[in-house]
Amino acid sequence: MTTLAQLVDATGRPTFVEVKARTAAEERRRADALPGSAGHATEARVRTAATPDDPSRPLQWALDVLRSDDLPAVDLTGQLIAVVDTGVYAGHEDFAPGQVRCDLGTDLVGDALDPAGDGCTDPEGHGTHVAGIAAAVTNNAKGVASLASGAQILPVRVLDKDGAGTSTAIATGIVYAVDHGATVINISAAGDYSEVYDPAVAYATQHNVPVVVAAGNNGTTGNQALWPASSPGAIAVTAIDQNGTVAAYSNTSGVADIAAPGTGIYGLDAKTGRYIYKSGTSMASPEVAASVALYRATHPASTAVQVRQALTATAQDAGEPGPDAQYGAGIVNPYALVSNNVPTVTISSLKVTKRTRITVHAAAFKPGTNVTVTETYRYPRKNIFISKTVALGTARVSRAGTATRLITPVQSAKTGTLTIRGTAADGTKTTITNTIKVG
Ligand SMILES: [Ca+2]
Ligand SMILES: [Ca+2]
Repeated sequence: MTTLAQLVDATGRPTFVEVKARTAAEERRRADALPGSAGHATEARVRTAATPDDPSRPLQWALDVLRSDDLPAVDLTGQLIAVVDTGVYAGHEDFAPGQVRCDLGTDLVGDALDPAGDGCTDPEGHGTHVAGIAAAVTNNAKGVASLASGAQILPVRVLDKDGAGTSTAIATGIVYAVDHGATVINISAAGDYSEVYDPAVAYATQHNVPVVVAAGNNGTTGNQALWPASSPGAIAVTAIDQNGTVAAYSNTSGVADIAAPGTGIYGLDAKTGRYIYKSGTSMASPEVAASVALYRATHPASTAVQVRQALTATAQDAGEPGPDAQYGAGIVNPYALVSNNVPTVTISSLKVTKRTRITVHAAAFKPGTNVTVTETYRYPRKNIFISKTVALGTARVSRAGTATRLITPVQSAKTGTLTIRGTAADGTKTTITNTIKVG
């Protein structure tokens, strides 16, 4: 908080001078005591009051939830969002010329509907809608606004004119996107398990390219875990509706990492060149991919693990307290991702054996308080997911903000999530999760 003295000269002309002291009260006293002082003032933040001029912005309830109009200007020119989908119609009026990188894109369907083979045709329309949700041009007096306007799109066509495709095309598409410079990958598709997904997602994660995946729309039809959302390392996204409730269609099998708006999303229509409403976890996923692009643009050195941590640490908790199967960590919060100092935690070892002492370096937690440590294991077994949460006790946060705890992980699982909950330095409840491997 900056204190100002308001000084008025003999002609009545006001000037404002910053006053610094050890306390705010002392600053105010000094400001009042300066010669010519008409009193003190406290500085307030201000920003342009313009809302974007995109005519359909009022229809985009999702952007209200995500506070897109409040986001600071972020330079997204270095961000390349891979849309592994039905292709992207690059000629839509709400993409900037060259924004959809047809020069880098590809077609992995091979059905002769993309003769140029560059992914820049979209007979189904799904991929164009998804790409527009992430990065349609904001403030161009056309159509809609988006979270990551200014980011580039890498079109990777893996699904045909009916929106159908194979696990092999998707896995190959993930690898292609990594090899062609994607900074984040969005996959708004879901299906049964295949062995091809895990190595492809692992390849992306190792190259620090987060893979954001729709959790799937089978919430009312079996609700079994779907892939690639269930692959370790994938960021699985469930969908909420305008009431902030997880949609009935949204998969809630326990794979969810985070939630985002997905019902009644107004966006680009490849078939007419105009605009259309669509619903699904497909529409929620690109909101998270766009949030990742914003985070990566403002935190260029961040690793894929840190991106996941930042997403879950800033998510707005919803539903039952703490992480849950409906919302994962909560509703994605791009505003907090780019405007707050995201709490981070590093754990001494992410690969733990039978009995391991972990050290939690959590500057975000308040010294002297206790943090609780729990461990959640999900094990994928074909289409069944087994999830188990174990309390591992508490640890006291030292003056340096470090907590140490001996943990005994569940031996039957290969991967899990370690969750640390505590009170942040500013008094708010903070939850940080980290993926661990047992071996
Ligand atoms: Ca627009
Ligand atoms: Ca919750």
